[in-house]
Amino acid sequence: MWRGLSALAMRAARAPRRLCARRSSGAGSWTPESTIFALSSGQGRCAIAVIRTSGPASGIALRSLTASREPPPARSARLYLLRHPLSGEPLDRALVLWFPGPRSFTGEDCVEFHMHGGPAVVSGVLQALGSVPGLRPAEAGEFTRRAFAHGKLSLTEVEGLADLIHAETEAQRRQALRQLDGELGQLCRGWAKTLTKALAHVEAYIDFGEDGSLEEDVLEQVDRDVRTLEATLASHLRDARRGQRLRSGAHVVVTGPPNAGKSSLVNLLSQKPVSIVSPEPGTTRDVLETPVDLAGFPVLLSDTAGLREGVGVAEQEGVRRAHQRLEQADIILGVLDASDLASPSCCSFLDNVVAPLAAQSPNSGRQRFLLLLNKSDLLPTSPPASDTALLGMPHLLLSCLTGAGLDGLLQALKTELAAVCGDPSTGPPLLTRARHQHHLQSCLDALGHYQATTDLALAAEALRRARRHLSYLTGGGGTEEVLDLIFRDFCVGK
Ligand SMILES: Nc1nc2c(ncn2[C@@H]2O[C@H](COP(=O)(O)OP(=O)(O)OP(=O)(O)O)[C@@H](O)[C@H]2O)c(=O)[nH]1
Ligand SMILES: [Mg+2]
Repeated sequence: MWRGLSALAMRAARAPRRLCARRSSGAGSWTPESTIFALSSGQGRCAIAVIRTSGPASGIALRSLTASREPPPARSARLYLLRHPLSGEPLDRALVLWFPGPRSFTGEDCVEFHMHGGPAVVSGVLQALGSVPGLRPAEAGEFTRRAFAHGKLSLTEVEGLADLIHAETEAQRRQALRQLDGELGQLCRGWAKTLTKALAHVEAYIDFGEDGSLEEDVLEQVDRDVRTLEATLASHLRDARRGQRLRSGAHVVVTGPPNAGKSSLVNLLSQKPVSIVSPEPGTTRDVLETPVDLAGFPVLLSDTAGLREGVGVAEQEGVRRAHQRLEQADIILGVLDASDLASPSCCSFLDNVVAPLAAQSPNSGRQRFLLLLNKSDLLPTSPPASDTALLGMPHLLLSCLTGAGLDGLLQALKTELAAVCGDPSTGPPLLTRARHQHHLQSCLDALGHYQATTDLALAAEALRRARRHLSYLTGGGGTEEVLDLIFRDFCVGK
């Protein structure tokens, strides 16, 4: 390669650097001199509570409460009697950890007090810290914001941490942990590197293309690299819905004719009495929604009105809402009464709902569908319907009354959920937020402009824009409003 190219690569690589002393409003209304403290463990009575401090006066706080001249050895626990610095009153015996910056969570000097979790002990230590000059209570998310400002975490890692704190299911935890480990950031940095190289080559061509000192196919190689990158980004964008579902829950909607046992199924899956169950057809009218952990995946489970025509005004409205909710479903659970497959409402459901779903090409995959034949306990011994009656749809036999078939249903649901949410243990890291999707799409748009132009200066500018969006994704040059939004997800003490 032409010898000046590496210098240009370095020039192009001068991406907007992460600020080391970012300041802002909200959780970031701090000055580097301020030292913050907060209860970092949960509120309420508990065996052990953790209070921590961060900032330059952490060492003073430690000395004031422990009356010791020297801090304990860094990053190892020591038992101290904590006293109020003004009154000298004993507060508790506590394990104290000293994390001198920059090798701490925030990058600043930090102290952790692990003490007994009684409310009086906690409030006594918080008051004692408040009396130390230079210390003030932390705002929500301020510890993490300081970690970000000191380059300890990228923005995608911060988001991973917020998700980890809020994770309610196993899949959410796995996904958040991978993001916290920086996998998404690494992926973006890899893409940005490709763009940096492409930009360096285009700039080299602009500067020196005429004098023949460059390899001949330098621009063709850039085109090939950009095209490959476009394909990769497009495939990640296609998967973006999956990451978001994993974060906020997949929509699973239960539908079917009246009295098929839809509400019974919702109650069984959620293990609580979400909906009224009665032998009267048309019991459920509104859409009833409940969050559920299904096979480790977060799910928003909806019960809906039985689909039929010619009923009263209220039920008609319920049926309209049921259809509306079906449109939004990621997975549809169609429930039929196995002992009543020849009824008009059942036939109409098979014709109007099941048939169109069965006709969908397997690859169009907009909505996944499982057909359930409930009330299997009412059947003679062998399954009731031929596949012809069920339009050749695979189906599962179930009894909400006895629980027979539930394991099979959960297994099938797990497969469907892994398909719509993505499996967080394997494959590339997913885009979990609309923000990620926005920047990736903008990057792709910029690459589209690169492809469309024949002007080299404009092509270089398009590459620069594309790279800038990747850097926004991991937090480089992010605006304060975006940061405020992200840090708002945190509680005080994190
Ligand atoms: N034998 C038997 N009865 C069931 C089973 N599942 C539900 N049922 C009964 O079927 C009736 C209707 O159940 P629901 O769960 O209310 O049915 P639904 O589909 O929600 O009915 P609508 O809300 O009116 O559309 C109730 O009497 C249930 O106890 C089952 O597996 N076996
Ligand atoms: Mg119901």
